[in-house]
Parts: sequence; C-alpha cells; structure tokens
Amino acid sequence: MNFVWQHARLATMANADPVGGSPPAYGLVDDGAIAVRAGRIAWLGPTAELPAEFGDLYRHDLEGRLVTPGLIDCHTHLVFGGQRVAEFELRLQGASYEEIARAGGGIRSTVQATREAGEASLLPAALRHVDAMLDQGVTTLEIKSGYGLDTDTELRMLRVARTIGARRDIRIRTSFLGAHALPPEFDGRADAYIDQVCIPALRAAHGEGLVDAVDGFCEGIGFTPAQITRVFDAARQLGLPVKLHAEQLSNLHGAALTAGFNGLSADHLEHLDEAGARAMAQAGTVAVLLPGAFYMLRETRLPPVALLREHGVPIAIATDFNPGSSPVLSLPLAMNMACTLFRLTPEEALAGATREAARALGLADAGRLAAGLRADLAAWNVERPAELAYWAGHRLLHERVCAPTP
Ligand code: DI6
Ligand code: FE
Repeated sequence: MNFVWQHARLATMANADPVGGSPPAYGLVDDGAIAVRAGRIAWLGPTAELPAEFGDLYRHDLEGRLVTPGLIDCHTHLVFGGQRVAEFELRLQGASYEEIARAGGGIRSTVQATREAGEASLLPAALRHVDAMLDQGVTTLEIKSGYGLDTDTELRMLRVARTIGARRDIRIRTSFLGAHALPPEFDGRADAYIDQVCIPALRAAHGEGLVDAVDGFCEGIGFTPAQITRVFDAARQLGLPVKLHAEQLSNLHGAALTAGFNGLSADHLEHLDEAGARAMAQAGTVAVLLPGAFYMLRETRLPPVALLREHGVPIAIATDFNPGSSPVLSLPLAMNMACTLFRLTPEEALAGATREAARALGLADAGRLAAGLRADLAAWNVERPAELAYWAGHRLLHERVCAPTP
C-alpha cells in the first residue's frame, strides 16, 4: 500500500461547499498525483509538484484517467436466500408491491428462503454479488440484516456480512434491520415481535460485535412510528446510530422521527414533506435516494429533491440492492438513474455515491480524496466526471484500491 498514482485527473470531491457550488466543481485537480503510504493518502496535488520524499515510491502512470474516491454503496440488502423473479412478472401484469406483500409474498418470501439457507449457501451467493460490485468501483458497502426476523437468522446474515469483509478487498458496514417486516408466526402481534424478538436479537447481535447501525421499515406494510421508536430507544441504549426506510410508499413522518434521534440517514423519501426536510437539515440526517427501487416498482412520485436542496439536506445515492424492489447492483447505474429520473446533476450523483454516502454511514475517513484519509480509490477509463453517470450500463473501471480495514 505504498505507491504514487500520477498524471491522473483527480475528482477529490473534497470541496466543503454545497454540492453544485463553485469553484471548484468536483474538486478537480488536473494532471494530478496521489501518494499513498500505509493505506492512507499521504499527499495529493499536481504531478509536477510531487514532493521529493515520495520520489522512491512505485509510480503508476494513469495517462490522464479520472480518479475518484472509491464508491460507497450505503444502502443494500445484499445477503439473502432465493430470488423473486415471479413477483417481478406479477408486477408487470399489474400487481403492486404492497399487494404482493399483503398477500404474504414480498419480504416474507425472502425471509422463508433465507431461514432455509445455511451460511454455506448464503455466503457464496453474496460473494458473487460483491465481486460484481468490486468491478463497479465500490470500496465500501453497507449490508443490512432483515430477512431472518428471528434471532438465529438475523445473526447469521450479519456474520455472513462480516465474513465478506474478511474474504474480499472491501470495507463492510452492517445495519441491523430486525424491524423490516412481521414474520408469519407473529401475525397480528407486531408489538410482541418488537419486544420479544427484534430488540433481544439486536442486543445479542451487538454483543457479538455484529452491528454498526440500526435500521427499520416505517410503513403501512412495515412498522409504526411508535414501534420504530422503541427499537431506536434500544439502539440508543447500546450507543448505536440509527437510520430508517422512511416515506417510501406513504408519509408516516419517519424522517423527522429519525432526525429526532440524530439519525445518520432517512432513506427512500418519495413522500417526504417540508417539515421532514427541515428536521433532517437541522440534525444533519442524510437523505439517501434509491432510484433503483423507484424504477423497478415503476413509482411515479418523485422524491422532493428541490426541497432537499432548499433546506441544505445532504443527498446520497445507493442501489438498495435486494431481490424484491431493487435487483439493481451497479452504483454507477443508480447514479445514472438519479440524474435521469430524479434530475440530480452528475456532480450531485457522484458526491452522493462518495462524500455524502460516507456521511450517511458516519465515516469521516472515506468518500473524499484528501491527505490523511483512507486510500480508497477508483481509476476510470473516462476523462470527465459526468461520464460516470452518463455511460449507463458500461464497465468503466480501470483499477481500484481499498485500504486494509483493521
Ligand atoms: N424497502 C426496500 O426497498 C427494501 N426493504 C424495504 O423496506 C425491499 C426489500 C424487499 O422487497 O425484499
Ligand atoms: Fe432498502
């Protein structure tokens, strides 16, 4: 992990200005160099000004290619059993995501497949997906539990997530999502599920060091704000940060609830209102937009991007990779969708998959190129940063580097 990348176009994303502010857009450094020592960025600047102390390091010529911070996918459900292509076909015939869920399909069908799958089959499937993500320039990946809904399976999912970090060159952050859906054995007894399974499972998972944050699904087909509050109270007692699937299909004011707990992020947000945006801005809670789910569910209600900008809410972009609402695995493709469907600028989209995604995970040492930060880097076969959002479906990565995570 000691080298110099030189003659590169650096999109540092390090400008503290609001996204879209100027100068300099993307924090660009033309004909730039990055010196890496012991997995950290030791120096960056114009290649012509590389300090002599880095002269002995191995030098790699990027020949003008764009270099960005390694991409950060801050919202995925990557560990799961089975798949849900039959539901995809049902939705194409007119059934809605909610109808399928209420009829016992949806998340519950993945819960059954995940409970039946042992670690030995969950892990190889997850690694296949992770390998495809590495190929897209991802260096940090958030993975949620939430397809177990019993203590054993929730813990198994989180162990698989941790194992991925040991087996592959990627940094993994886990979120406990016990409040994802009500398992069939608790039909009509959601409060009992929260108290008897979800919160005890959270404590057990935390006891094994498996949890970096706590998530929930606040929705008519998920859990009520009062139930989510109990889970968040338990998270607070454990010293864990929270985040929430909020305002995806309706407005239950989950974003403001999350902001009240100084939450890291509120995710989806198609139905967010102004009070919610104001609360998020005050708490610094990041808006994680998930255009892959919007696209796959053929939603028509757009997240209120103008409101987020107006109130200065930081915006991140993620894939929401999962077998139901978003089989979308490519973060650059999600950036394209964020521009095409949600009208983000390509700069906002790249910031959303780097700097703001790091913020959504509470990581201060990644998502930007600056001296002292982790050397999580992606070099691309493009010249202009906007091309990352433009070449939909291409394989643009030239090379990636991920710092070791102790
Ligand atoms: N919202 C989502 O986008 C995922 N979970 C959630 O609460 C979808 C999960 C699934 O359909 O399997
Ligand atoms: Fe999700």
